Amino acid sequence: MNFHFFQKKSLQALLVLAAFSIQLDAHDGIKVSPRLFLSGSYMASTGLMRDGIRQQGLLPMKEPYSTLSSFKHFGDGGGEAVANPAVFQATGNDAIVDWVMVELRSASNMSSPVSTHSALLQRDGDVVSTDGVSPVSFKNLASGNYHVAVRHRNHLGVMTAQALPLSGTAVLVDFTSEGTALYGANPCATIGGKRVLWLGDANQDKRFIHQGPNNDVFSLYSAVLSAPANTSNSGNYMLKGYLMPDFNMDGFATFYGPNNDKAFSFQQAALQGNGMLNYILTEQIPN
Ligand SMILES: [Ca+2]
Ligand SMILES: [Ca+2]
Ligand SMILES: [Ca+2]
Repeated sequence: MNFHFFQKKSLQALLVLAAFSIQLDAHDGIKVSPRLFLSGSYMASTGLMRDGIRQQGLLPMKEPYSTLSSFKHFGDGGGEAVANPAVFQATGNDAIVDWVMVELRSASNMSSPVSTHSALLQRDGDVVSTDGVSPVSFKNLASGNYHVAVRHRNHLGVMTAQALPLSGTAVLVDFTSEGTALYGANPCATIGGKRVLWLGDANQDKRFIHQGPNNDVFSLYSAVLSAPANTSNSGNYMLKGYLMPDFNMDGFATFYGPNNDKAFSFQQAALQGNGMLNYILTEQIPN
């Protein structure tokens, strides 16, 4: 072994060691297991959410939030996709309801997320990774205290009031429990002792408005009336699709008829506003 060879080998070993220590220095990542219910799809009788969108074959393989102007990804989030079609074939309690967006915010700066990841929501409320079962993983974040928020494309999102200690060992953040302190005033509804997110933000302005300026029912009405296949402009038309005005998440936007989406909006407005249908609900997450 000549000197140069030895030197070269030592250098290689040093480089490997350096790379290894960088690896050790790198963050161990964060895993989190949120649990939440969406009021539009929640059925108190079973304690599960309906998975009509999945049953109609309408769930997109790639997360929708990157394409929505009212949602913004942070950190290494965005573009999450389901690689295995079998994930959307699971039935029962763990069947997939829809995509959600999970946000982590630092304890010192609540105003904007450190990182976001799109994830999948199961019928029993578990929020999981794109494999349909694992906790949501933020590989590039260090352990620490974070506020956890979950947003949905047509429900009003929620955020923990406290920054919670998170690490590489998954922590359950149960937004369905009244025991979890939430940020803001009147952040969500409660049905049968379970917390559920407010439904009905069809126009994605982070507010629910049934009646009055910028109301969400208008978005529902226009979507149904202007659907290309609805040649007679009928209010009874059932518009099938992955749609923002599908408040009850059965795979159809409907204005009249059985289980119509307008009725879901009306009921929420009437209950919250004590009959005042122009009552406004605003998402309780800092902007
Ligand atoms: Ca589950
Ligand atoms: Ca709205
Ligand atoms: Ca519907």
